Amino acid sequence: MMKRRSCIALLSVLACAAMILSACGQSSAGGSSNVGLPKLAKKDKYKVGFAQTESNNPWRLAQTDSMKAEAAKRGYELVYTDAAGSAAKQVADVDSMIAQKVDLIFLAPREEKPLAQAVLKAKAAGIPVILLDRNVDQDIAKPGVDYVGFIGSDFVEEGKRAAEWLIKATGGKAKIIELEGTVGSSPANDRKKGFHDRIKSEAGMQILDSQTGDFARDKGRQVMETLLQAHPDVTAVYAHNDEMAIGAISALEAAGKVPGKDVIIVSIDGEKDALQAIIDGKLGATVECNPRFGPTAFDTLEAYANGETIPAKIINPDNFYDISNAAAEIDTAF
Ligand code: GYE
Repeated sequence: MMKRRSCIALLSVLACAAMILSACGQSSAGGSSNVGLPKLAKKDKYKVGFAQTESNNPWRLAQTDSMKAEAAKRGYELVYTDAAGSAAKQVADVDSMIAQKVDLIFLAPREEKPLAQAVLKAKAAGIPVILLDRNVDQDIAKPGVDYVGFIGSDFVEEGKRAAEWLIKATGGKAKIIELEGTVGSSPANDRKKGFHDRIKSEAGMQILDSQTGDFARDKGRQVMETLLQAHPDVTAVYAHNDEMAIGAISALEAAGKVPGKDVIIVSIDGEKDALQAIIDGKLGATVECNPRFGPTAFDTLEAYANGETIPAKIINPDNFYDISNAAAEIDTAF
């Protein structure tokens, strides 16, 4: 009798343990970090949103082409919007995607704070969001909780690589003008950080001035024109993207300086015009920022629908271009 009772007790302990274990198993299969995220049902075809930030440069056009091509390849419907450089419009674009009941939103957030709110709205409406290329404020919205994850480059690393090259190219002695990207955007914040962290220990690397050129060619040219008047002793430019570097090259030439000789320039993106500028001896180097998101973006969507745990960050591999490889790579650049 005693024996049977202890046997029953043991069995119920085991049953309890099995229940606990299977509960643990379920949550990890669904992704322990995916708790609270809107689910994505498995379907053959999806209707997905892609909220682009602007279309004023080759990088953006290459990203949009890659997303559209991949959606077409998989037979998905793509609801595409272009915020034309306005964070407020991009927030409204996300609202309209929510109203159209898309299955998932790919968002390239123009600025970290305003678009973090758009992520929360999509979550509240039960629509999962995958961030592309720029991040949102992590104090407001978190990966695995408010959005599925981020796909893009390591911008701090890009800034660091640009600094490494410039230190070598100038023998560790430069008076630098920094042209920053869009204020409040994650690539501008992080590319600044990576560059500054790396030059900190180099006594000869001096920043004369830093100002935003909003990631745009003409703005870069205008800002460089003004900064040149204040700092005619400049010997180097660090631009957060190629478009601003190309604008700076025009400003330098207009002021009678020889880019590549009087002033050494380094930037980020790896667009075709930048590789041509390297071949022409005007731009020193550019750290690639890969804009071809389509395949990874849609693979991530499908992995999420399959219940896989998506990493907080999926980092795109980036190339590097200088005079040693620009001519060989220009045909495949965007
Ligand atoms: O470098 C720039 C674009 O967010 C990584 O935005 C992207 C940046 C890219 O406008 O050219």
